[in-house]
Amino acid sequence: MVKPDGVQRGLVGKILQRIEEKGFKIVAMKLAAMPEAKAKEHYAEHVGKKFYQDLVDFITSGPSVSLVVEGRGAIAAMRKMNGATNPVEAVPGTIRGDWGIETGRNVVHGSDSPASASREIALHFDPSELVTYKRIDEEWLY
Ligand code: RTP
Ligand code: MG
Repeated sequence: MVKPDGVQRGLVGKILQRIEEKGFKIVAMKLAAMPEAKAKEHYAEHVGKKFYQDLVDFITSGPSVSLVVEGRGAIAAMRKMNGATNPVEAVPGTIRGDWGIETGRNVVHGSDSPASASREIALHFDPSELVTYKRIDEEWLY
């Protein structure tokens, strides 16, 4: 997901470019304002933490771009491409390392396991919004 700071700073295209150039396949994509109820469900694992309300307020503060990214090792690789949670610690070359400073404004979100990916995909997309197609370079990538 490209968070509201990424959208408002005009970074969506650059982030999509990294995902596409890596070789991953975007199989669903949505630009939308996240309702508070959905944000609370999205961040349910953080209920009770001191940053929870700030997180919900921020993610609902403007439109975000939700993506479903497909490919071998996509969950772990996307988290590596996103970089460390605190952008000051994120390595240059990662999205947060190149474009962030604040943990609360860290540009992107990435699912952290197959279970959370399934849960988050179901939360943000109807099954009919996920598409199937073949990338022209698939035979070279795999
Ligand atoms: P994300 O969920 O956004 O992909 O990032 P993550 O797994 O690296 O971080 P996570 O622990 O799941 O935290 C979710 C988001 O909450 C904000 N956060 N603030 N102030 C704090 O100590 C703090 N810790 C986390 C960050 O925006 C983080 O991305
Ligand atoms: Mg997380």
